[in-house]
Order: sequence, then structure tokens, then C-alpha cells
Amino acid sequence: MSNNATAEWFASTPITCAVMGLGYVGLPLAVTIAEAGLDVIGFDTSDRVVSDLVSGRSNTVDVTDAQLAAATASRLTVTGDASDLARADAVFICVPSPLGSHREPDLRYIRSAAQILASVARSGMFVSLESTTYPGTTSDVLVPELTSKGLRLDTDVFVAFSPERVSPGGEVELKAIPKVVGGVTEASSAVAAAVYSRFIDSVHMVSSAENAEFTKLLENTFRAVNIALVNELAQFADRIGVDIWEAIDAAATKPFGFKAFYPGPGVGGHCIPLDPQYLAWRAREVGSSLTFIDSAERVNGDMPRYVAHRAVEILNEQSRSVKGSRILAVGIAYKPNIADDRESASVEVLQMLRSAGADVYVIDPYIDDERIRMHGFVPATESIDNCDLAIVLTNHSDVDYEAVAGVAKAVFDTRNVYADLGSAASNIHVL
Ligand code: SAJ
Repeated sequence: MSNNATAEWFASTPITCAVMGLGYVGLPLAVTIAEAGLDVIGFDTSDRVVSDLVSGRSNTVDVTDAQLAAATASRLTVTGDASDLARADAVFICVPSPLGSHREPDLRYIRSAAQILASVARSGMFVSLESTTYPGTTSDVLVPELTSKGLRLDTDVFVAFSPERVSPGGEVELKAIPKVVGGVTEASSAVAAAVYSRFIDSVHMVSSAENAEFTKLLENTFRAVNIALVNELAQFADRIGVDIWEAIDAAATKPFGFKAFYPGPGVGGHCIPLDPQYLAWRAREVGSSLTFIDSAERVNGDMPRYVAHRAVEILNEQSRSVKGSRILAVGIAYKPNIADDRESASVEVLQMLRSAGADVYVIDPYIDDERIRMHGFVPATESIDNCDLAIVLTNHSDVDYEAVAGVAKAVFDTRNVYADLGSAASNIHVL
């Protein structure tokens, strides 16, 4: 079949899709495909993930149980049986891509998924890698695995990279988020565009898989570097008595050439702290150095210490040592209004204060008491009062901040929530 005919086939045939990896990236993708009216096989190697999903329990904030139930009642089949993947015409790999202990890319999950798929792949299959990784992974790692059993690139199998753009807890539905796509060849690019256009409103093609891999890292490195910029300027502004939050809001009135980022206790989650390191690793591979990434990691990584130091200063102003102080903390999730404390800077801050002898009580409506205790903190109860310091680390929406200020002698607001509330509380210190 000619390249155009192949792309046309993928554009017009009721293709069967498969998603490998049903986490916060793969499950929303599988549901989006099902909602577009295409049959989709959701595959995961974890028995628990499969059994939870088969039982109708979603594992991500971006897919409700009702959406999951509707998808599995129609087009989505959840399975742990790799042989089911043989039925797919288009396969999307959405597995973890963590960093190793030396901040190097750990491709074990990508390799494993590629090997599983290679064992069942057949002629006419399209494969897209969505896991964040360094430029070159798709061509140098995925393609060789897929063709290792004799399948030929662009004859039997078409391969591309398309970065996941899930915004955990975000407002925009997945189908409405433009999708960057880059094939390992022109023929694969044409097939990739045809497939993604079946369920994503807008597809933006780039010239190669490497470019698509690079695009993702550029997006999140941009974020990490700009967060580091305001974190560093916040420390300087405090030294010279300038309100950084007021300056950022003022700068944001400029309708062009500025995007607001805000200081905080550090950078958590599984994207922003990690993604720039794929570029940094690849740069070291070719003898380059990316100074902004290194600087951003240093500045952002030092914020928990800076925030803990500021908290100690505020206690000192009350002639109160940290040891034995009662600290009420709001928010250990890594960002507002989601139940995720992975890589959370809040936890780092509070563990420093606890190590210095503070009694740390935590309010976080999104993190259960068992997990709060697991971190070594005490879940705050309604009756808590007479605190030496309240510290706002994650600005969840549904917290009574006035009540928090009312039970503490001083408040350290690292997210500027009280200014946003127009609070009358007088004992507020800001980052
Ligand atoms: N943070 C700041 N200041 C800011 C923005 C964020 O300190 O101005 C901190 C947050 O508190 C958090 C960390 O950085 O600890 C990461 O926050 P994030 O808003 O970047 O959220 P993530 O980690 O969930 O990032 C994901 C990314 N999405 C993808 O990679 C597909 C990111 O590109 C999105 O911009 C972000 O979601 C989003 O906007 O929801």
C-alpha cells in the first residue's frame, strides 16, 4: 500500500487502538479514544491497576468513575493480557520514564513495553511513544525493539513520538489540547497525523520524532527555569523590602512579552523537577552544558531550605525556638487541589522543621491522614489551636485560611493566599 493509501486507511477505517500503561497519562488517553467512537484496548502490567479499572474505580483525577464506566461499557476493554494487543492497529505507549539515582534516564519501562509489543506486533501497526524522554529514544530504542522480530519500518510498522500534555487537575479536556506529533520517517508522520486526528481536535506535526521529544522538554524546562527565576528574585526582593507578588501582578498587566510565574517553597510533581534533566543528561552525552537547567535545579532545589529558614526567623521574632514549637501547615500536595504529594517541596520543608524539633500538624483536604502520618506529621484536627506558626505551603482552594490565621501567633504565607483573599489578618509574613 502506498504511504498516502496507508495514511488514508488509518484516517478512514474504524481502527482498533491500544494504550499501554493506564496511569494519569494513559487512562485519560484511552477514555478520550473511546469517547471518539474507536475501540480501544487498555493494557497494564499491574494486576491492581487492571482490577481497579475493571471494577470501575478510576486512578486519576482527570477521569471520573462515571467516565470510566461509560467507556468500559462501550469501546474500552481493560486487560492485563498482552496477547490482546495483537488486535490493535494503533498502539500508544504511556509508561513511566523516571530518572535513575544519578539523574540519568531510566528506560526500563519503555524497553519493557516495546518488548511486550514486539512479541505481538504485526504488519500494519502504528506505534506512538508518549512517555517523556530524551531526544533520540524513539528512533534509537523503540524502533530497534519493534523491528527486532523482522517487522520492517514503514512497511509493517509506523512509529512516532507525541508528548503527553496531561495537566493533572487541569480544566482543558485532553481532546482539546493541541497534540505535537513527529514520526521517525515521513511515512510514519503521515500515519501519525491520520491516527491522532481521529480523536484530538488539533494535531501539530513536527519534522521528526527527535523534534517532538525535544518540544516536550522545552515546554517544561521553560517552566522550571522561570519558576526558578521568580524564586531567586523573591529572595532578593525580601532582602530589599520589595513585595515580589505585587511586582509580578504589575508585570502581568503587560499584554505581551511576559508570563507570570510565582515563587513557592519549591517545585514538586513528576514533570517539572524531572523533565529538564533529560535535556541536561543528553547535553552531557554530547559534551554540552545547559547552564540554565543546572541553575534552575539549584535554585528550585534550595527553596525548601530557604522557606524553612524563614520560618525559623519568624519563630525567633517571637523569641520562640523551633524545638517544641507547634506548627500548623496547610498543604503537602505538590500543587493545589490535587491528591498528589510526590516530590512535594512542602514535605521537605516540614521534615526540616520537624527534624529541628517542631511539632508539625497538617491540614490537607486532598491527602489522607495515614499518608500525613507516613511523612511523620500529625493530621490537624478541628480543635487545634495555640500554634506558634501557621505555614501555607500549598494553596488549596477549600481551606478556611482565616481560621488558620486565627489559631496561630504568626503566619508564613508562601503562596500569597491572604493577599488574594484581601485578608485583614495582621500576623502575616509572605515569601
Ligand atoms: N510552581 C511554582 N510556581 C509556578 C508554577 C508552579 O512554584 O508559577 C510549582 C508548583 O507548586 C508545583 C510545581 O511547580 O510544585 C509544578 O507545578 P506545575 O503547575 O508545573 O504542575 P505539574 O507538575 O503538574 O505540570 C504539569 C505539566 N504538564 C505536562 O507536562 C503535560 C506542565 O507542563 C503544565 O503546565 C502543568 O501540568 C499545568 O499547567 O497543569
